[in-house]
Amino acid sequence: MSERLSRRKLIATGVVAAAGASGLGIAARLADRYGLIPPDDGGIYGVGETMTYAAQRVLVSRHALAREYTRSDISKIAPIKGAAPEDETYQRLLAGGFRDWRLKIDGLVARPSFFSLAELKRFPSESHVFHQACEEGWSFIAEWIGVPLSYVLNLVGVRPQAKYVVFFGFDTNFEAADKQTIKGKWNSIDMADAWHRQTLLAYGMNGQEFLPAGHGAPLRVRIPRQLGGKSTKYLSWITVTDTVKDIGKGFGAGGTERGFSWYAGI
Ligand SMILES: Nc1nc2c(c(=O)[nH]1)N[C@H]1C(S)=C(S)[C@@H](COP(=O)(O)O)O[C@H]1N2
Ligand SMILES: [Mo]
Repeated sequence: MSERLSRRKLIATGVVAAAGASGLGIAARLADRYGLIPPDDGGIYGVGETMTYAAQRVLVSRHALAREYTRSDISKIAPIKGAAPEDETYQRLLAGGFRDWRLKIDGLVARPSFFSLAELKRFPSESHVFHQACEEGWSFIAEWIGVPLSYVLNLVGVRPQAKYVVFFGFDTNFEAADKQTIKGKWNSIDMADAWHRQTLLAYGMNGQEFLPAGHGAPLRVRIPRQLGGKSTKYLSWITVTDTVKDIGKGFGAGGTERGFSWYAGI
């Protein structure tokens, strides 16, 4: 066992023992000390959320891989959750094959950038066959084609203070002048998920080099170690930050404001 791992296990033992022996308050303080408090702590689920997130992050290696399937496992039907945005800008971009679309990446990065779809497709591509489960109880297996998020993060140069990567799609009012009024399906992940080698910016699916609109065209993120809800579709803007407290209600995701858990690890 590496020293790092044994140290992580020790912290975990501390967090879990504190939870059992002396009440959850001490466990939460320990988790806080090691940066293991999720943004929705004290929200609807409170201490329970912190325990789940802290235990996962300490006990499971940040490099642990999600299961990959083969092409013969791909589901005949890939259900679509919701419809593509009716937003006028989105519809115009869709009609134009997303030639005028750009992905904005900013925040705690050395080189804030805009990427076209053609540029993203010139980066090293990968294809992964993953199981995607919605928190509402349905799931499917599909192949996703795209560029690893880590590749793009390296290009823009993530600053060391970064703690979260936040995703905004066209069904978010991402141009809101005041970040606190942002609403919709925005979401965020911590740096362990952001750098994870299976986390993909997907522009294609099931052998096709474009995403069907409803599955998130032109670009969606696929986070295979979290439930489907974290995999934001119709991306427009990605920002790197050290806090999500100033976005929306400050719980790290639009869905979290509606009662879903921020951390949806599987
Ligand atoms: N922008 C955006 N991203 C989204 C959603 C959404 O409504 N809007 N739904 C989420 C949910 S709850 C799930 S389960 C998956 C569904 O992905 P699919 O429609 O490709 O099956 O997308 C997630 N990403
Ligand atoms: Mo979902």
